[in-house]
Amino acid sequence: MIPYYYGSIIIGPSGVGKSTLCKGLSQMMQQIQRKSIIINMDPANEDLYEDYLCINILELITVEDVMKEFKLGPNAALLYCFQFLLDNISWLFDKLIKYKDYYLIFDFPGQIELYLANDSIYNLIQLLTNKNNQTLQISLVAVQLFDCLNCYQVNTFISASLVSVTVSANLSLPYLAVLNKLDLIKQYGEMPLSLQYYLEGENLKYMLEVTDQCDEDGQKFKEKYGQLTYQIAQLIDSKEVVSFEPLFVENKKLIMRLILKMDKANGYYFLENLPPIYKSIQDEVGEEIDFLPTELVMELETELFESN
Ligand SMILES: Nc1nc2c(ncn2[C@@H]2O[C@H](COP(=O)(O)OP(=O)(O)O)[C@@H](O)[C@H]2O)c(=O)[nH]1
Ligand SMILES: [Mg+2]
Repeated sequence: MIPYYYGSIIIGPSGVGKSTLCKGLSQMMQQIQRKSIIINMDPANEDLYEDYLCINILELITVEDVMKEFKLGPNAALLYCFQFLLDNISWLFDKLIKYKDYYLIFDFPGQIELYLANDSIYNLIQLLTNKNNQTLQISLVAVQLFDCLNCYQVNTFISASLVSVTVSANLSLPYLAVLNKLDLIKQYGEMPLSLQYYLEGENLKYMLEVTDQCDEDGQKFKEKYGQLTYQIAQLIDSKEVVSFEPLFVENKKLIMRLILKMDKANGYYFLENLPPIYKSIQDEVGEEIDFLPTELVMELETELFESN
């Protein structure tokens, strides 16, 4: 029988916390007696993942070497690396095959162009999830991280929502958007609207209606960019709800919630014969995963705002 794997690809801009989350997921998996392995897919990522089981694309190719050898800039070198990986995908499959029954945590590169203006990542995902692959089969969910700093300005939050809609449409995978580093609210101060509003993302237009955001020159955002932004917000609102999962790496409960959401999205959650520890977590919180419980948001608000 062809071995079947479950996994997540973690995406988002550089510095948003992808590698940290990969490690956090791996630790949590260990706590619930699930085996997992991190696969670094960013040929420019110098993180060593010390103490973590890891397959590293740097063993195959690095952006640095390609830049030197072909005298390319970093972006062109990255594209070269991806094409090389696509041409040599058996390198990755040969490594993965040794980790039967492991959960696969892919740490992906941050450059947004790779997801929007180029088909490298799309092609890679097609190869990874190819149903005709006779070596192994993988069921994936994409998890895109956004910095909670995006919530403080109308334009940045609407951009983040737009990126989320576009990337999710481009990847053709089950998809989750995450608002990460929420612990930083303690430093940034309270957000203009409630945390629940940003997480549920049900009515982007509302944000524009109530904002008093001004430019550096004192001009009101609403007057200067209101029309265009309103149209964009309306378009997103009409498409689908862009909701975000709350997260910060220190909060184990939120990491567990994310794991269950990922499992529901890629199908692991519905397997028979799951380990007893996992079954008991399912019984305890499984139903809450499909929505954002008000108590959870209130608990978070207390934790994040009251220590200000
Ligand atoms: N405050 C805070 N910092 C975080 C969190 N997650 C990651 N970081 C920090 O953000 C920086 C970038 O994280 P990293 O995982 O390397 O980001 P990547 O470039 O997306 O892989 C590091 O200094 C991390 O310690 C978080 O949840 N909260
Ligand atoms: Mg990283």
